[in-house]
Amino acid sequence: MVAKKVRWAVEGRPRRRADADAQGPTTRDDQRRRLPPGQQLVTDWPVLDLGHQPAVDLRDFRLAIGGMVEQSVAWDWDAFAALGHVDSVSDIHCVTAWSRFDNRWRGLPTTALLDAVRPKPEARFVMVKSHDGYATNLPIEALRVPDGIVATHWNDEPLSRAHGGPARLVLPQLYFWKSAKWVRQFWFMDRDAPGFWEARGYHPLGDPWREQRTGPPSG
Ligand SMILES: Nc1nc2c(c(=O)[nH]1)N[C@H]1C(S)=C(S)[C@@H](COP(=O)(O)O)O[C@H]1N2
Ligand SMILES: [Mo]
Repeated sequence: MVAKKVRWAVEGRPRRRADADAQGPTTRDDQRRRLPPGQQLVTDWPVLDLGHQPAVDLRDFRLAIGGMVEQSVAWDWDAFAALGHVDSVSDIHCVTAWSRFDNRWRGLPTTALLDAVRPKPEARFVMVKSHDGYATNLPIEALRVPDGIVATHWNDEPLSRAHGGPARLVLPQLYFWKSAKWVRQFWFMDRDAPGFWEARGYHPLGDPWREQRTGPPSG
C-alpha cells in the first residue's frame, strides 16, 4: 500500500470515470472554482490509513501539546470537550486525486489551540503525531487558518474510528494527508522534519491549488 500510494502521488492515481452521482448538487462552475487541478469529485468518503485503525477509548484520550510553547497542555476528553468547539464546512482534497465537497466538521479551531499554548517566537514548525504511529509535519502558519480544526464530529455525527475518531486534525487548505487521524500530540519545533509520507517523497507543504504532490528531490 505504501509503495502504491507513493506511485499515485508521483504519477497520479489511475482515474476512475467520474460517476454521474459525483456531479451531485454542484454546478459546473462550482466545480471549476472548487476543484483543484488534477482532482476528481467523489460523493463517497474513501478510508485511507496504514492498515491499522487504533481504538482510542474516550477514558484514555489525551491530546498533548508541547515543544516550543509557553504553556504545554495534556487535555483529557472532558477538558478538550470543554473548550470552545465550532462548526466549519470545508472541502477535502486527497493527493490520490479525489476531492469531497461540503464536509461539516465540529471541533476545536486550530487557532484556538495556538491561543491555548502560545507557541514561542522560535517555534516555526509542528509535528502532528497519531496513535497508529503516523506523523505529519506542518509550518506553524498552516494552523493559523480559519477552517483548521481538531474535529470530533463529521456531518453532525461523532467521527467514526475509520475516519480518525475520536479526534483528528482537518486542514482543508492542504492535501488530506496533512489531516492526521487519531491525533495524540502536536509538537512545536524550530526546524522542519519530515513526517511519514513526507519522508517517502510527498511534498513538505502539500498545497492542492499549486499541485504540491511530491517534494523536491530529497537530499
Ligand atoms: N493517523 C493517520 N492519519 C492519517 C493517515 C494515516 O494513515 N494515519 N492517512 C492520511 C491520508 S494519506 C489521508 S488521504 C487521510 C484519509 O482520511 P480518511 O480515511 O478519513 O479519508 O488521512 C490522513 N491522515
Ligand atoms: Mo492521502
